[in-house]
Amino acid sequence: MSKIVLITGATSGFGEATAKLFANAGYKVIITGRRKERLEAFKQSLPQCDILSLCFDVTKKEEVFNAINTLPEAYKNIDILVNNAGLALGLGRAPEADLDDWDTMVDTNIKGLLYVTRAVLPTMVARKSGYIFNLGSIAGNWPYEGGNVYGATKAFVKQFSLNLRTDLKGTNIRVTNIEPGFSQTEFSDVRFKGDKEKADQVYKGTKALDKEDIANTIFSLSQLPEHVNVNRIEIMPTKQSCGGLFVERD
Ligand code: NDP
Ligand code: 8X3
Repeated sequence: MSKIVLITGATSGFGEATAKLFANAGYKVIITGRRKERLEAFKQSLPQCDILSLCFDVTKKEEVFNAINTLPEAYKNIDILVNNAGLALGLGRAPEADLDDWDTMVDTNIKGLLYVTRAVLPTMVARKSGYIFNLGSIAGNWPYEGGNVYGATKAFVKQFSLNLRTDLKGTNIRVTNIEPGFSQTEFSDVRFKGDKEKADQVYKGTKALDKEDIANTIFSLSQLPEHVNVNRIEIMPTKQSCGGLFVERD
């Protein structure tokens, strides 16, 4: 029987590439996101694959639970959950940053991920089987200017992933926190609110990760034997590294 994968934020970037990879490998894939037309276009682009689209906003608790609790019988027993939906908004320093942006990042990256996880867990626990991938970020490990709340939401995701491992002992459920460095997706378009010029600057003159690099990582990890759990994996482009500590001088 084909395994079932649910991927949040499959309308673009990592989520879309991961959905494509699993679908082409014969998995039953549940794709989710807010942009219904993108979900439908994705489904139509792979007519030979078994794909179910679910349109919901991860920040809306009722929408999340309603969508997952009313899944058709054939898709109920989710084997792999990829908690990918997320975003950064703005790159302003904390004193000037927009509070609404902070709210949206917390609501999406933290609360949305919690709602989806909590909605999916009961069937995994009942079957004593499952694999949860959470999309963290290097921003949850390393500070950078303007990364204030975005990085903090990803640090939350990292710790929640590790804590889940502890709470899920005895269930055989695996949890991996995926921690990518900068990658060329729609991430910067969203962060800079459609300012294409600013978004393009992020990737200019260098080589970022491709969305397929992360999809391949998730897929490869999912193929490891069931007794193996990779807790965290940090992946950077070769052309990105850490800047070291900064000392302010007079
Ligand atoms: P994209 O902007 O390309 O994709 C983000 C996805 O999240 C979209 O499918 C979007 O779907 C979905 N999403 C956003 N908000 C919501 C919401 N409220 N409800 C449901 N879905 C939502 O970005 P990436 O692919 O780059 O990002 C995917 C994940 O990877 C994020 O968690 C991001 O923080 C993380 N990440 C990204 C890195 C990068 O450099 N690109 C590096 C490290 C981590 P829709 O708009 O249709 O709802
Ligand atoms: C996205 C990676 O470095 O742009 O999570 O914050 S970074």
